Amino acid sequence: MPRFTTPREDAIIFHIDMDVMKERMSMFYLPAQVRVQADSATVLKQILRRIEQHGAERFTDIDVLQQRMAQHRELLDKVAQRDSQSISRSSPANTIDLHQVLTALRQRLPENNLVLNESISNYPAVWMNLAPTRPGSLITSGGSSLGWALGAAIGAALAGKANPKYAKDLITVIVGDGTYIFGIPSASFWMARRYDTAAGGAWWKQVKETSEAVAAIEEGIDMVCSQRRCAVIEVVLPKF
Ligand SMILES: Cc1ncc(C[n+]2csc(CCOP(=O)(O)OP(=O)(O)O)c2C)c(N)n1
Repeated sequence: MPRFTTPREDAIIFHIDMDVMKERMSMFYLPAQVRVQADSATVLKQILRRIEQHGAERFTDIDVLQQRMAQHRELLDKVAQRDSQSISRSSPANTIDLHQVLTALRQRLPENNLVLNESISNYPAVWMNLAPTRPGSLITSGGSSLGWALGAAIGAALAGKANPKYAKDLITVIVGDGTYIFGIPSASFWMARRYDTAAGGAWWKQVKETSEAVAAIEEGIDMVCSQRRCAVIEVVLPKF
């Protein structure tokens, strides 16, 4: 994603992808010198084989490696430091910090929970701050067509009803405003009630400050866990 990772000016870009042209998606473009439509796993194995055949030298620039490791350690320390703070209802006023909001959510999730992540530009922030340790506890659609998460949450709840092995104490969806709309909220909340995965109308709150978001997360979790209602928290982030 160019917003997060900008290649070097002199980089030569090979774009290898199952669906390289994204024919059904408008406005998709990755600048590249070579575009190859292929199975990525197969191509990676082929590239590796070729590198080995050519006896390419190992990457030995220790300074660069150490610099990367230090940057990575710094990032992990930042996340750990945030996680060690108790992010509460009295957290900083007048501002909203997405990292703090996600950390507050992580600190309040019940043990047996599932997170469906369709947050697009904020994928890295969600992965970094929720830092799941249980396999299968944070999933994405893996596909390019948006609008998956709301319906997927109902499917996950139905799976839990059909088989207690899959039952969760809380299912959380994290979406952008675009992916929320693509999920057709009115139809999704109707479906949730129709198939008895939720009761009553959906509860909603808009928040613009970290402290408000923390209070809303606590209220929303209670709304879902004790009243079985769907709860929507609209977190208004600064424009990016
Ligand atoms: C069904 C579908 N339509 C259009 C797109 C193209 N698309 C990719 S990201 C995106 C915007 C998503 O918006 P939002 O969920 O608010 O994420 P953010 O802008 O925060 O990255 C769109 C329209 C798509 N992937 N799938």
